[in-house]
Order: sequence, then structure tokens, then C-alpha cells
Amino acid sequence: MGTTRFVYAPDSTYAVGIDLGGTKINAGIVDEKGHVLSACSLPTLPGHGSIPDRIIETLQKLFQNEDGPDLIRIRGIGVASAGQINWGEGSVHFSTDLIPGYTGTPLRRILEERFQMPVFVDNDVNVLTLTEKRLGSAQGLRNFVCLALGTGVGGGIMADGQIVRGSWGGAGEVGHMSVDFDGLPCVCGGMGCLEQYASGTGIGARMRRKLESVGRDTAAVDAREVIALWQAGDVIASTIMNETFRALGSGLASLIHMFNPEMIVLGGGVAESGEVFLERVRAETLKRAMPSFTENLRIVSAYRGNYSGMIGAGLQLWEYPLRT
Ligand code: BMX
Ligand code: ZN
Repeated sequence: MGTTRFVYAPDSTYAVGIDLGGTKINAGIVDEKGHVLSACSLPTLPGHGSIPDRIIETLQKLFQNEDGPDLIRIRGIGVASAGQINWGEGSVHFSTDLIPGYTGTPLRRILEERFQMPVFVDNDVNVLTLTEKRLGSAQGLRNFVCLALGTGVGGGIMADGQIVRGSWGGAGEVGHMSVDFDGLPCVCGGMGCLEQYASGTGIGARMRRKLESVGRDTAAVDAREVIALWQAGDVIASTIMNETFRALGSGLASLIHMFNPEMIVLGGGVAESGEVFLERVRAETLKRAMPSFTENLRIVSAYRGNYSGMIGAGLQLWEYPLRT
């Protein structure tokens, strides 16, 4: 099997985008319009070895090919990573135990040294926010909030046309906004975090606990199954999902009051469960937000499920000035 060499060319129309989540790493060659030239995926295997090594392995797989070109020019590498990213340094300021041992990783330095080209690193959902701004339903909007309901719940806030970063880059962790001050303990150390109610992990865990409490078998029950059962009218799954919708309504109402957005974009596997899901989220949000804030508010689903993070990761190479 052959290997394509990739070389740094700041004027290239291609960039490498890498999306690193708690479950899998997607890597691809993308352009400014969101076209994906090629892509591949490896499981993240959190807790098993170093994440930078795993990223490098994913890139090696991306550039292995049967009959692709010998050489490809790219303007740099963009990484979208779960965890709180120090935006200035491109390092992992803090990661919850969704990715054990990841805190402190100087991701940009490692990848720049290895590949000798510009590398940008941002939080996975900040990058999704960029995809929405440049290619998705939020094009032209200056105030919107993006949430990804995946392994965890992540967020990105666009306020006055800029991603809100806070003092070192950690702003927008909306998954760790408490929607119940006495609620479920969270991996971050908090209580009642939205993530416990609206992430795939949280939905699966609550369903398993509920089934256990009534003496039912819980083996391999995950969020996908809970959502399928809810759609089929199962009573227990509906109880779990009703709680998810109330938690989302409560969290979104707070975000709406805080940031007065024009749009809320919902992405991630959980939000891809169709229009009925969105309708329920809208209804629970409208119940809890002041009407003056929701008159013109749209709650929509994200741009393109699978690859939106990877594309947004690459878009950083056009969004921000290139360091040389
Ligand atoms: C967690 C947190 C966020 C991340 C979100 C979505 C970590 C490792 N992750 O709340 O930074 O944006 O999950 O992540 O601290 P995903 O894995 O579901 O894409
Ligand atoms: Zn939390």
C-alpha cells in the first residue's frame, strides 16, 4: 500500500482537519467550502496510550492509499478536541475523565514539531460553531449558540461575531451548566450538569439505573437504543427522554437569557434523532424563556452530522491568520 506525502504550502486550497472526541478520532483533507477529499477514523481508546500518538496514527492511516497522489500540499492542520483548550497555547488546559490523562497535553507544540507546519487547536464545539458560521445555518449571524449532544455535551458561543473564549479559552462549557442544583453528580465534580441529562453517556446511564431499579436486564443499553425505544413509545424510555427534554429546555433558557442569541444549533448523535426531538426541545425551551427572547429565535439542527467537527477543525486554517 502506498503513502501520500503531505507538504506545507500556505497558499494551498486544502487543510487537514482532525476531530478528537471521547469515542473516536476523525481525520480528513478538507477545503474551505467543506468538501472532504478523503477521511478516516480510529477509536480514541481513552486511557490507552498517548492521545498525540493516536492522532499521528490516524494521520498515517489518512495518508495510506491504494492509488492516491504521491504528494499533497496543505496549508496546515486544525484540531478540534474535546476538553478545555488553552486557545493561545493550543494545549489541553483541563479534560474531564472522559479522556483520562489528557490534561496538560501540549498538542500544538507536539504536532508542529512533528509536521513542521501551522497547527491550530480549539475545543471541539467551538470548532463546530465555526462550521455553522461559515457553512451552516448560522451564516451571516453574529449571535448564536451551538451545542453538541454527543459522548459529552459541549458548547460554543458566538457573541457579536466572535467566539467567547474567557480568560484562557475555557468559556462555553455549557455541558457543565447545572440544570438541577441537587442533581446527579458529574464527572467534572459538579452536580446536576446538563451533560448528565442530555449526553449520550448520560441518557444511557440513567436508563440503565432506571431498568436496574425495576429488576430488568441492563446489558448494553445505550442512548441509541433508548432513543429508538422512546420513538416506539416505550414508557420507561419516555420517562428518561422527558427528563432530557426538560433539562435541555432549562439549560437553553438560561443560555438564551445570558446571550440573547438569534439561533441555537443542536448537533451530536443525540440531536440527530429527527424533527420530533427538535420539536420537544423547542417546546420545553419556550416554556422556560421570556417570550421577548424567543420571538425570533430559531432552534435548528447542525450542519452535517458526521464530519462537521473535522471540517470546522480544518476551517481554522482560513478563519485565523496563519502563523509562519
Ligand atoms: C465534555 C468536555 C467538553 C467537550 C464535551 C463534548 C472533556 C474531555 N470534555 O463536556 O470539553 O466539548 O464533552 O465532547 O472535558 P464529545 O466527546 O461529546 O465530543
Ligand atoms: Zn459537569
